[in-house]
Amino acid sequence: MDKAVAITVLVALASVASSSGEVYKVGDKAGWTTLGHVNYTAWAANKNFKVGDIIQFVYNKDFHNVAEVSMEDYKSCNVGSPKALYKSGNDSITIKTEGHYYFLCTVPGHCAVGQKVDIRVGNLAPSAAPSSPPEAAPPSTPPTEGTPPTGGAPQAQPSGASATAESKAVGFLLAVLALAAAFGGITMPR
Ligand SMILES: [Cu+2]
Repeated sequence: MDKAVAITVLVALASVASSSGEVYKVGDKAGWTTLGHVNYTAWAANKNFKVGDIIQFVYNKDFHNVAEVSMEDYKSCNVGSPKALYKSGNDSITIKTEGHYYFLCTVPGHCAVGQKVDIRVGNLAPSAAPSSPPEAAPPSTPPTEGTPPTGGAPQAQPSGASATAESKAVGFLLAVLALAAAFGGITMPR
């Protein structure tokens, strides 16, 4: 049951998160280039890519391009059979499904020196959770740890009940005193 609830929460969070896709500019300020030997593997490693996110390649179209390739072509830097080729210099690719998106530059030598990136979408929940969705983590924890707080609640109730009992007792005493005073049982100083 708890797992089912947790999964439902996660799915709900995922759908909410995917509806508001983020834009990731590959290489950040450096963009898509061979200059400075940007480590695109490191760039992608700490990102929590989700369906609906947009992968943006910004580069000088006179020197580079973006090809989506298979895993094999990615690994071997084979530029001969891309699934898709982008060359506008500012290409935004929307992630539609989970899985790997392999991109490289087909200009000779560029992939070999590291102008390639593996966008991993999904299957990253555990490692990605701490970094990207700080707002998503808190909502998921209360349901899971819902039992401990409920166990703690009974402890709070007795103290609240005793406080109510005390105030009732005080009220009762005051009422007795007031009645006693009214009927002259207690001599009031004059
Ligand atoms: Cu290039």
